[in-house]
Formats: sequence, structure tokens, C-alpha cells
Amino acid sequence: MSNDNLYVALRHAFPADLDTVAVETADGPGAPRRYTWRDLDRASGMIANLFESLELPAGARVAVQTDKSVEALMLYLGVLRAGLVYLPLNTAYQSAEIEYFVGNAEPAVVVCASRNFAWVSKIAFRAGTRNVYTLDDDISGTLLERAAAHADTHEPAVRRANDLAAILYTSGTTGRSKGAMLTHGNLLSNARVLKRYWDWQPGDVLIHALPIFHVHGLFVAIHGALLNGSPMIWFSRFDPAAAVARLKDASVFMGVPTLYVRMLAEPALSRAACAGMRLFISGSAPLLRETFDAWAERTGHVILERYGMSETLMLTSNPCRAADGQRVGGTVGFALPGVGVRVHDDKGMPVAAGDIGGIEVKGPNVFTGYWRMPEKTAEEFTPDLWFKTGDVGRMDADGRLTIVGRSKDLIISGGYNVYPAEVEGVINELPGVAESAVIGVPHPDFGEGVVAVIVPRPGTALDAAVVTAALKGKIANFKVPKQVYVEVELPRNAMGKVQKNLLRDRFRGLFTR
Ligand code: MCA
Ligand code: AMP
Repeated sequence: MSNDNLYVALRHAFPADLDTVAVETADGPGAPRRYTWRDLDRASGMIANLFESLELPAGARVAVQTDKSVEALMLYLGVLRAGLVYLPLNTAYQSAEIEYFVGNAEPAVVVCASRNFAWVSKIAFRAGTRNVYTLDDDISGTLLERAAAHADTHEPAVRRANDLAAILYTSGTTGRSKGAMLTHGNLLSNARVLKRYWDWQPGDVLIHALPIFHVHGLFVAIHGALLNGSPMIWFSRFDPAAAVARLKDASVFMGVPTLYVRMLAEPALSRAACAGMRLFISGSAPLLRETFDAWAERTGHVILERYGMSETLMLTSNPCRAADGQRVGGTVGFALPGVGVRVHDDKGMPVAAGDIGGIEVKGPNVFTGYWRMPEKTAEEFTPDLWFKTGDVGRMDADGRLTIVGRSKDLIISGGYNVYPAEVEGVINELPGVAESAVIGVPHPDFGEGVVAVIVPRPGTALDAAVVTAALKGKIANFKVPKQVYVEVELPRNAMGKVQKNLLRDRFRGLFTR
């Protein structure tokens, strides 16, 4: 029987000589550490064998909150091989956030950093998880200790294209986070399309400097390199000076706009520093025209901007090959081959070319639904089963897409999504708070910066610094407002709705002045 397990396709793309370098660490303990393709194959096999020894039911989830390391990559591959469902968690998430994800997903296995074991294991055991392992970035932890007792050969579990491979939690405009269910077929079809469209070539080397708990770093970057048998230069954290210094050893770089902004501030960034580079790719948040232009001027390279979502993987891209067209700053390019992209008005009718409307998508890349939330899933699809992205844009007559805004109340800060409703909910629970409004305004580094306006209860004095301190520890740091204002009231319209547009206008220059 054929096997649609994503690992089978990735493994098939490994180079013939398995003893060449697959990953070289650029930082972290013991750097530079070199891992061969054989190392990836053997270690992920041992981890897969460990999971198989647990005799978990098909579809069991493995939730992972660990620091970035090559061993964490091996863990991801091991989960795929064992046919289990990978559930990556941002390392910035705090206990209340982890408690929700673990409670909602009910993973059979949780892997965490050993420094967090005490509180993470408590949450996991309460949710019924029986297996909690640790994994640290210095090749230590109980996961590797246990896996070491297992054989290093492993036949990937047979999975069909529509079997689940991963669940990625994305926050919601209302209510709690939803787990987007992605299949082996979603991941492989998108990886194959990107391999062709971005013209991955023999000899390519990827600088991997993104976190591996979101689509960009975990799927777009890792699958891209593995499916091309290309080595990766592996940064556990992004350091602009160090990244610029390694461009000479690489040909492909992927980043969120903040990474490009920070590299532009490095004096060493020059045409010479990028001499061997073939492709710079940006996504996850809007790339400003000024960044796009400055990059071209400094390096001679035109950044390729693309657009995607956790629910859909990659949707559109500016061209890679000259024959496919120009890369135009401020646009996200054309629908990827096999992906349907259309722009409709709020009555569900197509808008004319160049007119603005909601972006809707369809294709083998689109997820199968939100974990255990059939109603929420149904709400996000049109009657003819196109997925409503919540992004607003316009498509030219030639099919080029430009994103002009979002109908969802979402802030994207440094490539991380922050849902105002979630942050407002946490602020409103703090003692002395009557209500709050959270907005995003232009930020020179993060693209958008989070700002909160808070109204105290009558007779209560609130201190902005105390509010900020109280939020740290309750929510991930990137969600904590960079500025908090205490005011007597929020601006409201005649219907009583908070006028966030007025707040955004008022604070527009806060970070950029
Ligand atoms: C860190 N901080 C942030 C952010 N990151 N605040 C707001 N937004 C952020 N993104 C906080 C830290 O907690 C710290 O707070 C302070 O800012 C300074 O930290 P710093 O050292 O500057 O941060 P860093 O560690 O250098 O991180 C910045 C970063 C990182 C490298 C830009 O945020 C990052 O890796 N972003 C990439 C996100 C990503 O991969 N997104 C892809 C999503 P304090 O001082 O209070 O402690 S996938 C996706 O969107 C779709 C599918 C797609 O299309 O790709
Ligand atoms: P997430 O679901 O967390 O991966 O975030 C997906 C959202 O990021 C999309 O719905 C867009 O709003 C935004 N996004 C991704 N890529 C781009 C881009 N190139 N330009 C503008 N927004 C983007």
C-alpha cells in the first residue's frame, strides 16, 4: 500500500550521501554542531519507536513547548513518522495559555523544557496526559534518554493524505483559540508547490532563523529545505548581526518583516555580504514599501513577499523566476498553482478587478477544520466551501493580490498574532479595571505595537506600570501592551460601540514619532 505520510516524501528527498551535513547550528550550546542526514533519520526513528512503544491510539496528539534546537526538529520528524499529530506551542505562552491548549487538545504526550517541567506536568496530568518528557537545547532531557533505548530504524506509519499531521492553535476574534487541523496532504501539497514556484535548486542552503512553533519556521522553511535535500544554517534565536555574517554561506533566507528591518540596521549588510544569495522571502505580516525598497538598494536583491495563514498554509506569492513576472512591493503576488483565491463582497458576490473585498480561498492546502469546533469551522466557510481568510484585499485584472486590511480584529506584532479581545479579557479581570480597549498602531520594529487604554472602576486609582507587570506572567510577553493609558472613558459611537478607529488615530504616531 502506498503511504502518504509526509515523512516518506521528505525522507525520499534526502541526498544519496546521508553522511553530508543537513543542519549546522550557528549559535547555542556547542555551536557549530553539525548533523548529517543520517543523524536526522536515525534520531527521528528512535523517537518514533519510543512513541510506538507507548501504543497510543491513531490521532493521538503530541504537544511540544521547547526551545529551538535540532533535537526539537528531530522530535517533529519523529512525531510525523509515528503517524501522531504534532501540536507546537509558542515558548512565550504562560501557564494559563498552556492550560487551555492542553485541556482542549488532550495530548497523549507533552514535551517541555526541563525548567518548566514542574508546572507543565501538573497541567498535563490534570488533563489526563500520561507521558510528559523534557527536552533541552543542550541535547539533554528525558525524551532523548528514553529514545536512546530504541532502535534507530523505523518504518513510517501508514497515513492517508487526509489524516491529521498537525494542529496549530490560532487565537480567535471572539472566544478562545481554535486548533487548525492540518493533514499530511495539506502539508505535502503546499511544500511541493513552493518547491517548484520558488525554484529550489541543487546547492541551495537555507538560513533558518525563525521559531519552529508556527507555520513559517516549522513548515515553509523546514519542509522547503528538507524536500530539496538542502542543508540549513540553524539559528536558535534571531541575531541580526550574526545572520548578516552568515549570508555569505547561504542562498535562501526566510523572515518576517521585523527580521529585515533589523538586518537593515546592520552596517555589514551590503551587496558583497549577499553575493551568494539567491532568494529573500518575507511573510507573516505586511512588508512595508520602505523596507522592500531599502533592501533592494542596499543588497541588490528584490524581496519576494508571499501570503499565508495557519489554516491554509501558503496562498499567494510574488514570482521567483523572471519568466513568471516581476516582484512588486506592497503586493503579495499571485495565487500559487492549484490554489484558488477570489475577492468577494459581504453579500458573497465577486467584486470587479481592482475593487476591495474579503479574500476567500480554496485548495488542497486548506485545513480540514478547527479541532472539536464544527460550528466555528462552518462559520468560516462560504456555502460553496471557500475559506474566509478575514483579510481584505483587491485583485488586479492580471490576478495580482494586494492586502489592504483585515476584517478580523487582529494585531500582528513582529509576525506574532495578538487578538485584542483576548488581551482585553485578561485586562478586564484585573482588580480595579472597569473596561479596556486594545489596539495596534504602527511600530518601527514590530510593524504594529500593542497599546491598551484602560478605564478604572469608579473610586479606583490604576497605575499603568502595575497593570503591565500584572499582565506579564498571565499572557505571552508579545501580547503585553508596549504602552498602557489610564483614561476616564473610552470613545463610543451613538450605538455605544467603542470607536477603536479614533484611538488608533490618536496613538498613530506613538512609536514612530
Ligand atoms: C519579542 N517581543 C515582542 C515580540 N517578540 N513583542 C512584540 N512582538 C513580538 N513579535 C518582546 C520580548 O518578549 C521582549 O519583551 C521585548 O519584546 C524585546 O525582545 P527582543 O529581544 O527584541 O525580541 P526577540 O527575541 O529578538 O524577538 C523578536 C523577533 C521574534 C525575532 C522578531 O518576535 C520572532 O521571531 N518573530 C517571528 C514570528 C514568526 O515566526 N511568525 C510566523 C507566524 P520584554 O522586554 O518585556 O521581556 S506563521 C504566520 O504568520 C503565517 C502562516 C505566515 O504567513 O507565515
Ligand atoms: P496566522 O494564522 O497566525 O498564521 O496569521 C495569518 C495572517 O497573517 C493572515 O491572515 C494575514 O492577515 C497575515 N499575513 C500573512 N502574510 C502576510 C503578508 N505577506 N502580508 C500581510 N499580511 C500577511
